[in-house]
Amino acid sequence: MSDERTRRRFLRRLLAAGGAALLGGCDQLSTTTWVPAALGSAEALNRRLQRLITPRRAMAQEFGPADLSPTFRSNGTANPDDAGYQALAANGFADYRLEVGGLVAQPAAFSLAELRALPSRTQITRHDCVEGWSAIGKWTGAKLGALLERVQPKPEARYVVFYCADPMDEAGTKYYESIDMDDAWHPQTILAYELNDAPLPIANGAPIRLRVERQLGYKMAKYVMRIELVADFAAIGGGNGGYWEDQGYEWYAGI
Ligand SMILES: Nc1nc2c(c(=O)[nH]1)N[C@H]1C(S)=C(S)[C@@H](COP(=O)(O)O)O[C@H]1N2
Ligand SMILES: [Mo]
Repeated sequence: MSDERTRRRFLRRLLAAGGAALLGGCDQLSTTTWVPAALGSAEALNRRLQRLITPRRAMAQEFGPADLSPTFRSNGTANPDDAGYQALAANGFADYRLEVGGLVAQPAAFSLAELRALPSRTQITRHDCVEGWSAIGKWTGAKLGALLERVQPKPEARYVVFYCADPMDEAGTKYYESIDMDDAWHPQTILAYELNDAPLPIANGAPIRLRVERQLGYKMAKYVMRIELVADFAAIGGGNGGYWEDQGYEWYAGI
């Protein structure tokens, strides 16, 4: 056999073996239940590939104090145009209550003091916005997992939905977002109340904003007023799991 034929046969075998290994991985993953039927097949494939490459429980990169951006810019809403929110802000958020309900055994409402009393985490991470900018900030907040332990999700709960204070259009459609239970229980997923060792500024989502560090910026809901656990989000907003998702962004924004 010529060298060239030997080489081609070797390449074919290598490709066949690699392809089979990849398919094997995808097959295994597709038997799990978390891929929502509503997702387009291309996006579902993206998610499966992402999970092959990076295990869901892997940590996002963390940085040191020397890496902090001089300022952490504000993007999207910088001050919600909402009377209820403005009244809360005028009183230093003393009357703020984070309502948590839906598919939970123990619905509850948390004051800021109660959120600050939950197990917390501080992390210096990089925020990546799809609009093409990044910033490194230091975030402190209650671990979402600790809050979930308090309200006890029912077994049928598959997503956590975050309802925000800020209207996005003339009709008053408010910002909202959702994540799955893998991201909800992830140790770096926090309800942040501090940025760079100071109370979270209004421009960055006061009094509470989500940090879900393995995802793009638009998943990190600011001005969170209410949390709901659901089995699916087809009946919420435009049915795509978030304000920007309803405008065409992907629901799964893993980085
Ligand atoms: N409620 C709410 N959350 C939001 C937004 C928003 O406009 N409203 N913008 C999103 C986008 S696109 C980004 S990049 C980040 C910006 O966060 P920052 O203002 O702290 O920079 O918040 C996200 N969460
Ligand atoms: Mo963004």
